[in-house]
Amino acid sequence: MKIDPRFQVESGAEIFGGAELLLKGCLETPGGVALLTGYPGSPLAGFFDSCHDIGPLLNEKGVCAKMANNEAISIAMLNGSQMVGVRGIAVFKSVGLHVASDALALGNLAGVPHATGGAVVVSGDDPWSDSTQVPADSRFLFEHLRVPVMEPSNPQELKDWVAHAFDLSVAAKLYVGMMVTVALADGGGTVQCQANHWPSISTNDRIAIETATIPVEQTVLLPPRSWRQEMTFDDRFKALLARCRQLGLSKLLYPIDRTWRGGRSQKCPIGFISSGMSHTILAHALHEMGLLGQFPMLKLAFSYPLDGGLVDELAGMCERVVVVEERRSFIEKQVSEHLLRRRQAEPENPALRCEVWGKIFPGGGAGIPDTRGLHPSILIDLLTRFLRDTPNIPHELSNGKLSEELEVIRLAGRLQEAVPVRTPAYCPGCPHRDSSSALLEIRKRLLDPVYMQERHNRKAMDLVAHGDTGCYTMMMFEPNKPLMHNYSGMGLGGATGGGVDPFITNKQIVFMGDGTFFHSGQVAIANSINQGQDITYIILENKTTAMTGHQPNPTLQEDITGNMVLAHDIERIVNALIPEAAGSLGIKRRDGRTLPQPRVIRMNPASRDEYRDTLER
Ligand SMILES: Cc1ncc(C[n+]2csc(CCOP(=O)(O)OP(=O)(O)O)c2C)c(N)n1
Ligand code: SF4
Repeated sequence: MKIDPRFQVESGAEIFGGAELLLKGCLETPGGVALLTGYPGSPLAGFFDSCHDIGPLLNEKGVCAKMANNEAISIAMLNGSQMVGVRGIAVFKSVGLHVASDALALGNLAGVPHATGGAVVVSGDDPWSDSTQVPADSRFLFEHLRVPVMEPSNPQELKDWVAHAFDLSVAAKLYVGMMVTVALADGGGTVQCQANHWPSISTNDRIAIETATIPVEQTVLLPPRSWRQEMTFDDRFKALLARCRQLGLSKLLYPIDRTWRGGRSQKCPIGFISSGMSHTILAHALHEMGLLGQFPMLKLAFSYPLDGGLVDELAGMCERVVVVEERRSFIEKQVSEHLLRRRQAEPENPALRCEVWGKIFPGGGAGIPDTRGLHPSILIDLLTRFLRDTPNIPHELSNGKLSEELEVIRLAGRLQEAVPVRTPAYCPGCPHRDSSSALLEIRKRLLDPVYMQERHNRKAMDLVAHGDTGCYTMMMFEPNKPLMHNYSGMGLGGATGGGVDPFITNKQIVFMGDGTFFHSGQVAIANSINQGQDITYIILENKTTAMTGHQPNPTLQEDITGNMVLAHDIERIVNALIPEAAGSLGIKRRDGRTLPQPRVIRMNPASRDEYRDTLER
């Protein structure tokens, strides 16, 4: 197989997509990254496609690239990798971080014991909630787990900060979280490349663990060890910020020396704090407004923990600070709390007298939006208002160009080009089409009292359908809308059915893709069987993780880098979940019916009549 040559470029400029940059960043990390894992999801699913594109190279160099069955497993793998002091990275989408949280809390609490190790966790965030089931802001969950959050703001940083993240992980003995938002992940760009490095402990060169050397007080965390270990966080966070300073990752841009604009005032009327893509969007907006370089800007590499020293420096330069961040107040809260404490400690210090604005503007007006995302036009509009309400802004900075920009935004907003609405739909020939249309027909029949009386000798029945995660989630759109009545997240459609089953007389169905089955869905099936729920699971085995770009799944004999693996057989797994002769036990449900014997049937939806009639029975 041909290896994508861009990943072997070791100097000069090359173009990469966002997820590709993460992989190139891993390759360029000094000492090499030995474990690449995670689970696909937008906007970073391409990470695994790139692993596939350079599979033979990774295999040759002994890099273990494994798509885990789910995100929690990928983090547990990361925890395992720290036993031998190799660098490991896990990549997934924001909701994957929810799934991964338990293992991550413990791994991070235990920390990074080896100087040759390091653990980096990358969450792909969709602040606009355009392609993710819940609007994302991974910063809050990372903070809850005490995982520092690094936010690259451009393609070069996205690549280069992978190596820094590993460096910081070792320096602070913490797992380092990296949040990459859609604009950067789906974008990418031209970057300067560096040499690739390969791990010395690898799948080619394994080592033997001496179990007597394992620091179990630190790796087996249960009380009282857990709270003792928690007490190390303060020092670890200090070490992180100190190393971040050494590396110069956070930057105070356009600082004022002694006075602003050649003695116009002691302090600058406004300064800005931001991180990640919010910084890039802010810089873009200020550039359009002709103001870039006029006001100090603190660009934070970490949105958590806050580098209070840098905030003090900025506060000493400015009358007002505006925190620009997508979604809810996160940095702003930390900045406000930090300055409040500093002012309490030094009430007379004029350098700490600085207003903090962000989600609310002076006079109580709405500030930077806390739902959906940002783009430069939103900021230009808001900042123009803010500038005009700020004392001491010279006329030449608050007028002219700003009015022009506002006019452009106003005119652009008036454009009313009718774009035809296109409903997402299955590809032509998709097997999910057959399943959907057969189930629509069954549903119609079950609702027909005459048909039901004649055919099944019972009353009409409304079919309840629980949704799950994959291409078949497109059942939420016409004409398949009646086949999806709720959605609880990946692998959880069946359990949702389990929650309503004890209270209803309806029949229930759950659509579940094979990827979702292996992610977590099979647990719900086991639960349903155990509890005697009246649910028909329709497992859509298309032998791929289609929705995220056709990554392999455990039904295949090849993994992401082309290694042979033991393929699973879903039919055998589900059969094994069914206790022998369960139905003959005569266990009665509350409605008086006897538990039926669960059955597993393999069918091809293309044999439409047989498929429909069997399901209907
Ligand atoms: C917790 C979580 N992890 C990952 C995803 C991303 N995701 C969306 S659809 C999908 C593919 C599911 O594959 P499968 O169940 O086989 O369905 P197919 O798309 O092949 O029909 C994935 C991984 C998600 N939405 N939620
Ligand atoms: S990519 Fe999705 S919609 Fe297209 S054929 Fe595959 S499963 Fe169906």
